[in-house]
Amino acid sequence: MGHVSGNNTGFRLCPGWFDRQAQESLVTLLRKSVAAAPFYTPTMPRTGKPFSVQMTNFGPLGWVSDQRGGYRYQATHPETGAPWPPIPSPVLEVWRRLAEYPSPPEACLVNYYRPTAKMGLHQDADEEDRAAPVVSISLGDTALFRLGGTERRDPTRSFRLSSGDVVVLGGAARMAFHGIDRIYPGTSTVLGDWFPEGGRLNLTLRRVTVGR
Ligand code: MD3
Ligand code: FE
Repeated sequence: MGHVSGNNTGFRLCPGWFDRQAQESLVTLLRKSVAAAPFYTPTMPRTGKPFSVQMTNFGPLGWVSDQRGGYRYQATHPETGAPWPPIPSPVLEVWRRLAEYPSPPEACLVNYYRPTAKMGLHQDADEEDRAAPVVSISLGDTALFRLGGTERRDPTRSFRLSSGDVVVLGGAARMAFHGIDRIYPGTSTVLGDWFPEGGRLNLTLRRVTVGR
């Protein structure tokens, strides 16, 4: 478990948090939950340009984006209208062990990256509770992750995130710019039964409202 100080205070990478067997059982569990809340393609506020990443959520609140409503959290799936499924227990367990935060997460955003997908440099600023960390779980193909500072112009560092890795973003890193520059195709087989083309799943656990 590495710690990066200075510009990236509060960034903690836990490589191999889930071993292969734990990754496989987690993928099986996620596949069942995603059957109840299918992946959809969000669109950008105003322009309506589709994201290259597909998304769904678990938990009482989910992060969504579309042309008319912009970025927001809501309790229901934008296409099915159903409440999001619960956050799976092994995922909540990661929060309990690593978040060092008393309230449970309210949102688990699930991102699926096809091998050509990426996510531009951005801040996660739609949560009211900025004291809570964001906890991220990576499954499937390795990704090149970029982490900057709290200003867009700040210098950035790049890290590879591999299947089974967990990242905790707290403190100053909570409001750092970050993104996914690329996926390395064919670097994991763990999603193979679900996604024949491979790709990557990322789960981010977030506290949205200030806790009660
Ligand atoms: C740094 N997801 O969903 S996870 C996102 O791999 C998002 O899918 C990326 O950025 C992914 O918003 C990166 C690691 C991560 C998550 C949240 C952060 C890094 C972060 C919040 C603040 C700073
Ligand atoms: Fe983000």
